[in-house]
Amino acid sequence: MEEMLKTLPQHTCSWSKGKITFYKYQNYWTSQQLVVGEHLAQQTFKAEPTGIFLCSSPKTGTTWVKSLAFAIVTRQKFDVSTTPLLTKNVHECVPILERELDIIEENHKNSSLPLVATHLPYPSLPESVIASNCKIVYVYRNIKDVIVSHYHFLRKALNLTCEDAPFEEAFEEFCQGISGYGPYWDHIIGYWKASLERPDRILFLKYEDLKKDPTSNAKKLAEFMGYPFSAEEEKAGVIEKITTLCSFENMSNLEVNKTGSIRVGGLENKHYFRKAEDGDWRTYFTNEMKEKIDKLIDEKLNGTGLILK
Ligand code: PAP
Repeated sequence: MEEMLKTLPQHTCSWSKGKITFYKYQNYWTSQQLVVGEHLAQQTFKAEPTGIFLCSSPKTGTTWVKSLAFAIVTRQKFDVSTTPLLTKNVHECVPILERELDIIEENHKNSSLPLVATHLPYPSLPESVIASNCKIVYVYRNIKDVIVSHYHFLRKALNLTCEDAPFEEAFEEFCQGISGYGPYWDHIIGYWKASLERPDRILFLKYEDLKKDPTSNAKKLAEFMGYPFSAEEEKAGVIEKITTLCSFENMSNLEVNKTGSIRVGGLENKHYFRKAEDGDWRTYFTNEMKEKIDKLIDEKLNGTGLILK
């Protein structure tokens, strides 16, 4: 593994004061630790046909979709007053493919939870995920808010102030495709192409749509995963109870998410909750930046019908 790592292209982000080095593995940039986890998953992971994969590029709505999916899938076992989401950060509830193979295998063995989360690009998913015909949920988000969210998440995780870490430099690197599992547009296009071939197996959700209408999107998610809400549940307001439980306002104010930290990776839970605003990019982008990224994304997504602006 060490020999393989040495052969990969590397990039140390100037804006991070040398604290972040990305490795380019199978056309995407990520950390050394995650390359190792990804490689292991590709070599050893055996997907079950009942598995449901929650896939995303970082900072696009992963925490939110994981919370909704977990609350939906486990609602016979827990209600909104007993759910583990109240006492554990959701990243401890839904295991991550490139980090927690042992927990995923245990969950499958006990049939306790079909959910698996991953940031891996579609072409890098273990072959068994595609071969087993698992269901895949893919969430994506307007690129400008992703750039801002990605910058602040890494900056805070590294204890850098905004003065220490120039946003303009982070922006330029993102535009060059250098970001967690970047290029961001290629990540989306990979899943989008796959969804054309397997429309019944891949559900696309957009962060901004979820914000506009959480109820219909939660309903769509539940149906797609094979856990539809019954007419009685709808009448009893179960969908709204779940969307309220998983809302940013509720989740970000839970004690565990204000003070706890994640078992794997040790990151503080509060870093997963920042502003959750649609359009926060306006605070950070100059006109030139806006024009540059809009032009870039128009070129990259031309013909897909996907809107990331
Ligand atoms: P991850 O890929 O590292 O898990 P992810 O959850 O995808 O991160 O993205 C974090 C973003 O989602 C943050 O956005 P912001 O930086 O623009 O504020 C975070 O605030 C937002 N977020 C987290 N939980 C929720 C939620 N329940 N509802 C809406 N947005 C959320």
